[in-house]
Amino acid sequence: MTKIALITGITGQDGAYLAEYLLEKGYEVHGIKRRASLFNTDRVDHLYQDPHVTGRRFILHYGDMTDSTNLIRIVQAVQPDEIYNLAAQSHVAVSFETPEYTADSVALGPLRLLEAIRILGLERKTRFYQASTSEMFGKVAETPQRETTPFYPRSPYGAAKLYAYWITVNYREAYGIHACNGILFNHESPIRGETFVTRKITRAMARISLGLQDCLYLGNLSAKRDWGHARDYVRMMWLMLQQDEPDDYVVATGRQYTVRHVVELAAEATGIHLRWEGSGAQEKGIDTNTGETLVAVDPRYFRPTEVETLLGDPTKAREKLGWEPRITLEDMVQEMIAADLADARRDDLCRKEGFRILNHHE
Ligand code: NDP
Ligand code: GDR
Repeated sequence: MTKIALITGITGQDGAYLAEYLLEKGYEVHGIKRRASLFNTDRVDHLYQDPHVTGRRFILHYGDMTDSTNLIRIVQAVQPDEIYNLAAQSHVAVSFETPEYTADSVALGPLRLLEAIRILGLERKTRFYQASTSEMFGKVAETPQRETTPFYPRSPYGAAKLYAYWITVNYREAYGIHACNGILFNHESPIRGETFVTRKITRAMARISLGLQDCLYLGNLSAKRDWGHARDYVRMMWLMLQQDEPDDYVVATGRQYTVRHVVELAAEATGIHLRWEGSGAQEKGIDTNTGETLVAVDPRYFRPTEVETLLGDPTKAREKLGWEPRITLEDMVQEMIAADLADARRDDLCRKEGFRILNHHE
């Protein structure tokens, strides 16, 4: 029997990797995409199947996490064996600007899906994965953070995800739904959103190395994160839902670096060597060859409350599910730089041939 999965947030980084992974495993994959005025399916266009052919295994539905009528209808039509709830306003800094919408989509969205499972009587059939986050640890109570570490979120996003975490636990305990929280630490890839710090860095370093951009402006260079690769992490999402007993797991590499270190790795991958001068808002990364300032701090990117340090302990995932990350930060940055250099070379060619490229990314 072909298994059926429903992925919310399928147009995002993790949704795209997970859809690929499940299709390879023979699943029929349904995804929810939002209506937008421009195409927003770039990350999954290679998976598209013509609706006129029979035996399609990749099907998209219009929907939104803020519309429970729509979610109930989709769950009813799809009758999924597994729901992966990845949809979210996922940017921490943006959550300070749009706190109410963030709470609606991030906290109430999963509640709506869990209620859909109940309303439709699918408690015994449909397994549920919730995309929980290391941001729930926020101001950390212990290092490294594990499943038992107390939570202390530091943003509207983190607070909303905390509600989603607990409502997932509650529906598991109250109604016997096979519902799991993956507490994932930061994970990146060449298709990471361009305003998250790793991708912002690799994209900018690629463009700087080709003369398309002068300087990269960042916020807190000393923030420390445990960065893994999205391709490794979606494997864990699937593994969690294959277990007899639902449970919650930390997914992390167990290694931690500063934002500054990622800048250095990305610069070196493009042949640039940096030295650092100054501190705090005055800190600068200077090209050792030319003496030019290539990296500067812009306090605009500081957050009202910051999560200074996160480091995960993936022991439970390793011991119970046999999961280990395979891709190192160094290899991931190389892969991201290679992809961003290819994009930058295309832009450079257009520029040289007389087309104007609008640089609308920050
Ligand atoms: P992205 O920001 O790349 O993708 C988010 C997805 O959610 C997109 O498909 C987006 O659609 C969709 N979405 C946003 N708002 C709504 C809405 N109101 N209704 C329906 N869909 C919506 O995130 P990632 O892939 O990086 O992350 C996936 C999940 O995992 C998120 O929940 C995130 O919070 C969580 N997470 C991520 C981590 C990471 O390091 N990447 C770590 C821990 C947790 P559109 O394309 O139209 O914008
Ligand atoms: P994060 O990721 O907030 O951890 O959330 P992000 O890459 O945005 O920030 C990581 C750290 O880098 C610092 N930083 C900057 N961040 C951004 N975006 N832009 C900058 O210019 C910049 N300069 C420094 C940040 O202050 C922070 O300390 C991500 C998201 O994917 C969430 O959805 C997910 O839950 C968590 O990871 C785990």
